Amino acid sequence: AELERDLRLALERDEFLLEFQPQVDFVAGRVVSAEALVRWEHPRRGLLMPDSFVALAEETGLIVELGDWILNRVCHTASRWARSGVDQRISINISRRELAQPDFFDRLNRAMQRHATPPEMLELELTETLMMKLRGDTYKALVGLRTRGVRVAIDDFGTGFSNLAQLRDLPIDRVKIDRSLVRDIAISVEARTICSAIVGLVRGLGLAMVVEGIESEEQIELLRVMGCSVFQGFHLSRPVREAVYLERFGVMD
Ligand code: G
Ligand code: G
Ligand code: MN
Ligand code: NA
Repeated sequence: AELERDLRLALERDEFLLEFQPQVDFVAGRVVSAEALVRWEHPRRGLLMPDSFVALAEETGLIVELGDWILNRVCHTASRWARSGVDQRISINISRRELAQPDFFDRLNRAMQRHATPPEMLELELTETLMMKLRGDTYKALVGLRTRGVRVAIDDFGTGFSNLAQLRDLPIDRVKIDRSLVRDIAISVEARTICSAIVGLVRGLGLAMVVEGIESEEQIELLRVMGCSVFQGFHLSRPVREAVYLERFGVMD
């Protein structure tokens, strides 16, 4: 209850912030995009991670306002990056509740317009379970966004026991291989087998991918042999605030 009251005040008090985690393309030899991750700088509890407040925001409906704040902050940031020659997309996590809002796509469009954000600068991440049960109108809206250049990714792929045949028909540009599939590949043959099968499936469908949760060099080496080239994880960088991100990864080209 206390946290709920604080959450209501947090937007007014401007206590949310974004961190960015790089996605590195080892073939291109550069950082290609950043995942935006929300945090809450709580006045007494310190920096809170989304696991401790996104569910509450969803239950209370505050996710709509918080989601709007995130969309605007990302669109603003992406617009600035584009203008200063930082050639990297920004990915935004979209929750089920956010996507269920009838005006979600209007809100996104408004944020893009307000900040004059080039659509090519954005990527939406929807979880596998969410993707597998898209409503017709959501499906169409995603197709429309992709036509304009916004990319769509499946997040947490490999955790949802999906109907894999459906993967072919989804309006997506790339797949994010979930970190649970990668965690043990350096120490377990079984883990390696499963990971390699999933990677093979995604590649066979001609979809681009990023592997998340990279915590060691060995994982990268094994995944490169499997044909993966884009990686995200603590081994490459923890999520960091924008100023730090730009200093470390914001090389202009
Ligand atoms: O950054 P961290 O590992 O703590 O994120 C935990 C979870 O919170 C992840 O599943 C992530 O997708 C989710 N998350 C992080 N940032 C956002 C956001 O801006 N919006 C939504 N809806 N979820 C987010
Ligand atoms: O569900 P989603 O994929 O959006 O979750 C992203 C979250 O994963 C981020 O909050 C980030 O902090 C976390 N994360 C990023 N890299 C790693 C990693 O290498 N290991 C672990 N355990 N978590 C990671
Ligand atoms: Mn994500
Ligand atoms: Na994920």
